[in-house]
Amino acid sequence: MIGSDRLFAKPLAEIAGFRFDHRVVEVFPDMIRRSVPGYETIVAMTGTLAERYAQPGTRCYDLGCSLGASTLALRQGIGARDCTIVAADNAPAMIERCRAVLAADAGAAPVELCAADIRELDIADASVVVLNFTLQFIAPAERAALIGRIRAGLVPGGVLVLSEKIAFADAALDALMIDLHHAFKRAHGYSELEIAQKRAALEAVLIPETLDVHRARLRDAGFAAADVWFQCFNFASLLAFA
Ligand code: GEK
Repeated sequence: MIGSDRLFAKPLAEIAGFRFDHRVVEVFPDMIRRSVPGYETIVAMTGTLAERYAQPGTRCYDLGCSLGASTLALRQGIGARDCTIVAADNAPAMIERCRAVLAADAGAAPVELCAADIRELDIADASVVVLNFTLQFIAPAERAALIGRIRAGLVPGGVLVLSEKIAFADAALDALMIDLHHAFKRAHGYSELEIAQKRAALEAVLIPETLDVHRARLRDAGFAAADVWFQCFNFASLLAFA
């Protein structure tokens, strides 16, 4: 059963770092839809991108798959092509529920669901790699190594879809975008208390970077071209081409 997100609705004496546990799994689709501007568009377009870039005889990766929303979009985009999807997440509660979600889907492409840390996952023969709101949870010092392994695992013509919460170098613009994001959350029914407590829980866990930092890292990893295809306030998605 999927519920509505009230996890931060009551005052909490102490705010622990955000964890992807069973309580989060119960409300996850509602939480991410009401918290991430553009989430539904980005997931749907992940399918459109897979339709264009998935190559027969290769793999498509969904790294940090949560409950498999992007995995299902990939599956739909791939259609009847001979592609295997590798979906990975290191939260056991997410994997458990994702397994049920995938079992209920009639898509053709086989899905290997991995309870794995994506920093250690083998990435090879990939035509499409999706990082939808996952890199932001990896320690910044470890991000270049992961992006490098993704680049090395992509076949010619392959693509990385990288969606992130972003920061802005200009302090006033950064504050404005955070404020607009909070307005989005208020418009989706979150109270000031919920917004403040969730922000505190994510502070040390989700570390956004500027688009310039992302572009430079992708370039340094050997991607031939990379740029933004979607942005709403401080949430953006980039495409990076092998
Ligand atoms: C979607 N992509 O619905 N290894 C594997 N998984 C990880 C790691 C790691 N090192 N770190 C975090 N995760 C999904 C949404 S949610 C985004 C992705 C959000 C996982 C974590 O367990 C969680 O399931 C996911 O990354 C991030 O399209 O909650 O804002």
